[in-house]
Amino acid sequence: SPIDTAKFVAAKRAVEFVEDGMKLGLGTGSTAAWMVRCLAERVRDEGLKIVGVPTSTRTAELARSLGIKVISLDEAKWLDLTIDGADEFDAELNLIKGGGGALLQEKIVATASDQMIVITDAAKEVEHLGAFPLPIEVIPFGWQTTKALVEETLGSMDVLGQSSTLRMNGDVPFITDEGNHIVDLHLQRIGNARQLALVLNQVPGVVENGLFIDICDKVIIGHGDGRVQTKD
Ligand code: DER
Repeated sequence: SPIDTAKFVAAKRAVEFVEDGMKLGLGTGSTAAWMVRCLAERVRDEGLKIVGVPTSTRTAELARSLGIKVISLDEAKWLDLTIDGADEFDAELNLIKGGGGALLQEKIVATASDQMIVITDAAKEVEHLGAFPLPIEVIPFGWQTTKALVEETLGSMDVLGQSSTLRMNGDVPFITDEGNHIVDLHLQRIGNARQLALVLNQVPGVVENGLFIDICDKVIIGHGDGRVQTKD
């Protein structure tokens, strides 16, 4: 399908930036899965020597199944490059991530990298962040109170909407790799993403939010006709 072509060509282009000996952060999501596959092909065909730090158990399993050497972030200590997807990106390359529920490990890994390259299809490019619900990770203890406190805090933020929903996995709450909940914030439009990212993490019980501010260095945009654009 055109959307798969778009994700594939973006992923393939990103993998061209990978050099022998690199320690890589491996993102999560459908676009990142294409990246893992393209990376595994270079390992197999060229003998590329790299190690990968996954941002979710599902990425770890995919990478291992394709012959990529997987290590922990603590073993790697620091990474040369993280390649990951995004749900939205704006002109400043600020992102909303977390559609796949892996935002906590994704943000830790991306921050512990010299460079972050984001791979997307064109639909992710927005003028203002916020149309995509902003995921936050919340510990299970008192999560309903935390959720209510977050909504109250949003009342004084530069956002259009302030409702939130607990992310479900079928008829039970979605549980992250760390055993936490995800609450999605329906903000419609975020006026000041930098300020919102700081304020959200001050609410007791909120572990992390899906706003990636000043973390992404380059966005590679794939198109259904095979074209690839780069923004940095
Ligand atoms: O959960 C995430 O942060 C993913 O990277 C998400 O933002 C992009 O997933 P997709 O490539 O399947 O659209």
